[in-house]
Amino acid sequence: MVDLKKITINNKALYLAYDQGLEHGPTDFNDKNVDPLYIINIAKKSKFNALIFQKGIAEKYYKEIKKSKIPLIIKLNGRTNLVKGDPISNQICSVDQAIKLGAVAVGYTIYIGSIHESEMFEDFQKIQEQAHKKNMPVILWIYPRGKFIKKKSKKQLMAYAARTGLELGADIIKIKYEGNIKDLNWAVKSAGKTKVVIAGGIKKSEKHFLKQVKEIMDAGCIGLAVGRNVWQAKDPIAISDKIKKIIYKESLKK
Ligand code: FBP
Repeated sequence: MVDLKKITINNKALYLAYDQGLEHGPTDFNDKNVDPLYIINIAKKSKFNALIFQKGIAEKYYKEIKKSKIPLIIKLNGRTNLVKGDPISNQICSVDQAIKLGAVAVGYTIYIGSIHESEMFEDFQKIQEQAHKKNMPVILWIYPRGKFIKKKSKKQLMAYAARTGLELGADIIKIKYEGNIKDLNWAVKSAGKTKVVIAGGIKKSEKHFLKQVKEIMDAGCIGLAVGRNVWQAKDPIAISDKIKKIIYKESLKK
């Protein structure tokens, strides 16, 4: 088993995700959060368990990331949202390059249900083996997408995504929470020994988001990999503190 210590505390995790510039374009940003330094500073002040960047930001802001002492997770694939139809996300950074850039773990996205899923499986299999040879954890963003998933229930899809993560050898999977705690608990069970973190999604009210964080933890997840709900907040440090209280308090109970 790969050691998750560098990116967890008491088996719990809070990651700051900032790959949206590629996935969605700068449309998610304002004058402050368009600057990667703003994000590094939030992670540093709020002591996130890791920062998630693509290769380009990891390279250009290498010094600042290193100085922050926040562990780095590099996403190894990515896509823009300009191409329509069944999605594919190809590899754009190697495991070796991620290591050179200081990453302690790597991330990869697979869209299960897409007509291109087998190509992403193939890439993932290689990076999973390369990373594990170096004792590096692999985090799999696993999102059901494409025309074939339409008739399946949210419960089925969330659990299928989770189980696929276990079957493919991910150490942690990142899935989306569809709002039903029992369904999420079934997905966590389906993931077996693979740990589960949840994506933040579009910006919600603080009250709504924190309620979700509580449900996520009650369902058995180890935490969140959140972006917009933190760095789009008026006070990112204050919301991060509130999220951390829920995540780590739960960890003291178990
Ligand atoms: P957010 O917390 O901002 O939703 O970020 C989570 C994340 O998984 C990012 O890492 C990624 O860029 C984005 O969501 C992808 O979202 P989608 O595929 O739904 O557009």
